Amino acid sequence: MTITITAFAASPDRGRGLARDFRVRWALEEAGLPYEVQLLSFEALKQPDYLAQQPFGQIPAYREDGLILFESGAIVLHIAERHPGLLPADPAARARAISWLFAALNTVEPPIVERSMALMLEGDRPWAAERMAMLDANVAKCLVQLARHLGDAEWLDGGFSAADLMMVTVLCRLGASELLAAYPALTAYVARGEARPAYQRAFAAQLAVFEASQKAG
Ligand code: GTB
Repeated sequence: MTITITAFAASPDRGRGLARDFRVRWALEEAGLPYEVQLLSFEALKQPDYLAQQPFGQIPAYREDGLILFESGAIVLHIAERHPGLLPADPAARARAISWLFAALNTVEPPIVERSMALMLEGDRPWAAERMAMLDANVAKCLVQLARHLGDAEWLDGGFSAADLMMVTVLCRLGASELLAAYPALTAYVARGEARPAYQRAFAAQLAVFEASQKAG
């Protein structure tokens, strides 16, 4: 089986592992699957041959022999369903882990992304402070419940799963913000995810791509 994923040739996250190829790289590393990476420019993402693989012209896309997939959540779930280590075998526990995977993508990620976009693009607007307060509150609403659910547990529901992988990548987007620091249980949860050898390998691989792009100019 040959797996190829797509990623930015020069990621705007400057090698911080925040682009959405990272979660797929991490899942592949957890599953012990070798993979190749096709590096693409922003321009290449919008070409018809790539739009045939990823209809929105974004990274990541995933190719596995004849199968082409897009959407990082669907790709991670595809990997997790077929390889041990990313989903529990017990059907009920598996279904709960998938609920948490969707919660990471559909409940926690949207307010975090909206806040990052506002920080990046709207900081100079006259209404920025008022809007940021609202966006911070939306993120905090999720974090407080997530921290409550996690309590003293290591992972969201039993052992480490694709749900934790996804949730950690989503929380990483908050960086060292005060919002995350207000919840020591979540900071420790993210650190546990980042300490996993598979995370480290995935992080090093994407960073190497970014560093090479800088050297190439
Ligand atoms: N729902 C899709 C998925 O999960 O696969 C979303 C994919 C997506 O947003 N891809 C982005 C992309 O290809 C890159 S990850 N954008 C190019 C385009 O739309 O033309 C989003 C991202 C970008 C930059 C940072 N950053 O600089 O920190 C973080 C995350």
